[in-house]
Amino acid sequence: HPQRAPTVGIIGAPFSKGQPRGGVEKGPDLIRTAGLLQKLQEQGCEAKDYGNLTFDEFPDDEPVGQVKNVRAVGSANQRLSEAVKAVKKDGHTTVMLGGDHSLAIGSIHGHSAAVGQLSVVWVDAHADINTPLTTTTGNMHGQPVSFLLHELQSKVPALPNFSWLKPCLSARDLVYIGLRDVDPGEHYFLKFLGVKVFSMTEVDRLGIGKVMEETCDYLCTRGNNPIHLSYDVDAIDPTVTPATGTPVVGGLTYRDGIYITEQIRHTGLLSAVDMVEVNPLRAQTEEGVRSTVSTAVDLLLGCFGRLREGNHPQDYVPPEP
Ligand code: 5AB
Ligand code: MN
Ligand code: MN
Ligand code: MN
Repeated sequence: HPQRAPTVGIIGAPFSKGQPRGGVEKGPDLIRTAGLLQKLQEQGCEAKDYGNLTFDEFPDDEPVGQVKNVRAVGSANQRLSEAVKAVKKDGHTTVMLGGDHSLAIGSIHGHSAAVGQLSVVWVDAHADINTPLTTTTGNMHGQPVSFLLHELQSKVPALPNFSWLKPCLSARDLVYIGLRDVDPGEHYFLKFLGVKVFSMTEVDRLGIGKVMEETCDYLCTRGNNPIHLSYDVDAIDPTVTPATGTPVVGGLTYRDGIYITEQIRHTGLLSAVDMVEVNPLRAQTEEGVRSTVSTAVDLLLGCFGRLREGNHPQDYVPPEP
């Protein structure tokens, strides 16, 4: 495909209540400070920063069953959904900078509200498909997919501040890459629904080249819907991205991670990206924070046309002597 320069609309979502560890709300500003906007522009990508969302506080957000911070998470995602929908309607490819992965609820919902049926590529060590009943931690960042899937609605109870949310994703339109820490209830749902999963075992067996070929073929048979890429930085091996709340050994290499973005970009269908779970307070060293943030930036640059073979602007003319 000849690729038109996409215009990128960046939304910061400094939200951490989908999990218990402080620091993940610093993700958006850290990724900006590492030069995301300027680097996108340098590679010929028009980018507009919509700034950070602000979220309401819920001082009496008592657990509902096991689940923590339900009202805050519901409210934040409603706001994010409206923001993503508006930026999509403005004609941009959205980039949602998290924040924790519970934000995928609003990001995917708002994306779908703007463009209709989506394909979702979920790159993560975790499946994030627990329901409020299967969760063992009560953390909502381990549950967003269950709220979005049509097929799981009978399994998800009504919760305060979630009445705005209508499921908008079919299990057949979801592909996972990088899984290596899946809870029993999650494994049951993935099998029961027949979700397309490339766990780290498949990455080892096939190599990332074949995994992405199969992913793109699969999305093609599903009808070339706009793609929502939901990228949890913990998909990458914690030697590279240690600054994250729930690191798991044995992850994707930096190169695997970048290759995923290049191939998704190459489909010409990329319509929204989440980059979540960067938490500077979780790394042992400053270098760990730097490596995590710069990897997040590089993954985003890969989504928007950076090629490792090199890039040149269309109007480039070499100097004459
Ligand atoms: B992340 C766990 N499955 O439900 C749970 O980082 C971990 O967004 C979830 O992928 C990890 O709490 C959520 C044990
Ligand atoms: Mn994860
Ligand atoms: Mn996740
Ligand atoms: Mn995590």
